Amino acid sequence: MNELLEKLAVCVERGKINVQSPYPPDMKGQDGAYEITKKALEEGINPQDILNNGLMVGMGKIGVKFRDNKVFVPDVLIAAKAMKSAMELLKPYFQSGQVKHKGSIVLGTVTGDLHDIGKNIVSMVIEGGGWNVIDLGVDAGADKFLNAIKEHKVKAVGLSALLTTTMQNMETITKNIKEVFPEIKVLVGGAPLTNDFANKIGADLYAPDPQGALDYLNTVFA
Ligand code: B12
Repeated sequence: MNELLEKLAVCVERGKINVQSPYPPDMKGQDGAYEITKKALEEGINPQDILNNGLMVGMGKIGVKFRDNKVFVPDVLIAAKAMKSAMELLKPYFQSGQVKHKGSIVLGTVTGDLHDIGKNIVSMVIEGGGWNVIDLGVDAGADKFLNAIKEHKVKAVGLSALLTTTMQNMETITKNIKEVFPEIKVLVGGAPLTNDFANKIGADLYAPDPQGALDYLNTVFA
């Protein structure tokens, strides 16, 4: 693989944002994801290759390590920050259609629930896996999800809940979505959920971590 893209993957995995960023200490003063992406574009590397073979490789590694409890929330956040800095440079190529996402997914924390830390991590890992995420934020009800599905061409929906009370709202939202859009896959997650609960409410997948959701999307929509 191209040496620059290998370096780029390492920058994302280690959370090296740009040359100024002091983190991680052993990479102080070195180019970060931002500068390497800039160089790669200047060298004429295809922006889709930069995304697939650089940025996504780094985020993929972090996603797997997070699933395996080898790294923790701050590591995912800083990796996502590094990826985001590079994505800014790729934005024009997405707009021109030169770089394409694998598809779109709507994500949100369900009605009555304000917890969004976990949902935001899921968003970052899925985005890092090459998907476009439409984030509805917190306290999102069935109407909000249905409108977003209508507005954007999405393949799946992800629902998050952290309270035993609000997880019950996932059932109504899932049923409403399946009634209107039976083809849309519904993924659910959050600390109090179980596989049995997901089956009971008619969701397509329960995943305890973002990587599980990303693996599912990549398999089902391969
Ligand atoms: C931070 C926090 C808050 C913050 C939230 C800030 C924010 N912006 O999110 C604040 C202070 C606002 C808060 C408020 C409340 N909280 Co609170 N909170 C927590 C706490 C400490 C951490 C939650 C968290 O962020 N975890 C870290 C993330 C990374 O984990 P995660 O959310 O589980 O997400 C991971 C997976 O579950 C999965 N995942 C998550 N979503 C999805 C979605 C999909 C599709 C997929 C595939 C995967 C997936 O991937 C994520 C990454 O691995 C927990 C206790 C705990 N230790 O869990 C209590 C906790 C969830 N809160 C609790 C309670 C009771 C409340 C309040 C009702 C308190 C009150 N009396 O006001 C309010 C409710 C407000 C509301 N309406 O939502 C209880 C819930 C009890 C229960 N069984 O229902 C807990 C368990 C604390 C406790 N032990 O009592 N809380």
